[in-house]
Amino acid sequence: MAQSNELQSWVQRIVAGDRRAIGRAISAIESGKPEASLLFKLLFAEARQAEVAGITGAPGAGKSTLVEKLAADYRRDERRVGIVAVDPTSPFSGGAILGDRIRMQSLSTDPGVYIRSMATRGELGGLAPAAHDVVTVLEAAGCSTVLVETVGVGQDEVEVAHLADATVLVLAPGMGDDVQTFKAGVMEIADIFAINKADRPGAGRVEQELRAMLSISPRSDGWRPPVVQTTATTGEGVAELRKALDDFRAFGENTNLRLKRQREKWRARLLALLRQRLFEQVCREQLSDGRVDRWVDDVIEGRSDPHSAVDAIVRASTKLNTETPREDEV
Ligand SMILES: Nc1nc2c(ncn2[C@@H]2O[C@H](COP(=O)(O)OP(=O)(O)O)[C@@H](O)[C@H]2O)c(=O)[nH]1
Ligand SMILES: [Mg+2]
Repeated sequence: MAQSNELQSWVQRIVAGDRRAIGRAISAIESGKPEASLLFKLLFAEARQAEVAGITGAPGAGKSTLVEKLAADYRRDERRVGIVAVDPTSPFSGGAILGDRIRMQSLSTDPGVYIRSMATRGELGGLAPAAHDVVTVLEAAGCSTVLVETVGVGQDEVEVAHLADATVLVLAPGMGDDVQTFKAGVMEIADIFAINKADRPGAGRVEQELRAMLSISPRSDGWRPPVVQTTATTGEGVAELRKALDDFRAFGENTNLRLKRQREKWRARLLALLRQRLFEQVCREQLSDGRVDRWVDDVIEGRSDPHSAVDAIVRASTKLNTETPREDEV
């Protein structure tokens, strides 16, 4: 079949690290093109698990600068590195001042580095849903390290924790993100803390507060999250951050943590895909042509209530009803 040959040669070019082929594959998968699903299947079979590190934190904390320096560090080991920036303000996604863009050029002209930026949120909310798939493409393309930069806004941090093998939370002094104000959930997903802008006053105080907080709530898995001071602009502390990532990986391999994380990752991915697929099917089938607004009218005018409306929509969905056994058939 000609089409399948084309797909095969596309996959071969991706595996060889052809940037154009990689870019086209990511675009196809992001936009859910019909050929994407078979392509993804072939790529998944080629993908060798990369070390995926999530770099998250408030805008301006220095994530992109750190990612750039970390990538350079991994490149010294001749590793192919993928960078996924899920951050609208990231220099990687073009939202940079000129100085930043020139800085990033050193990476973007390196054939061993593949950089991809993505929209922050998918249509259905949450971390750009395709980010997981992009990681798979980069793994198929031979990246043994993938760095995922995300802006830390609530739920995204938890989602990046599902995507990454290790999550680095980047803090910086003088940004108003006092350790006290962190939500418990954010603290729990960080495997490593980087206190960036260590060249600025206040870094020591952030570290003290953080260590105090960590000492009162030790993790149940036995990992003690290291706290590393970095100055991303000069690269100081980046080697220590890299070592912390290596140590965490070794810890995960020596305990069952890495395996447990893998299971959590694929479980979350399966459920997210299922949620998306079912929602899209029902919307397409039951809510197109302004039909959703008729339901809204019914609720407003008292003919229905939101729960009953959803019950009726689900009941009417032939997709759901023909493809799932009814309760009495189970
Ligand atoms: N003084 C100082 N500035 C930094 C440091 N790291 C990053 N910056 C600057 O902080 C700004 C935001 O950095 P960026 O990496 O874009 O932050 P992001 O929004 O978290 O990705 C840029 O102007 C950087 O040059 C650092 O360690 N020290
Ligand atoms: Mg950024």
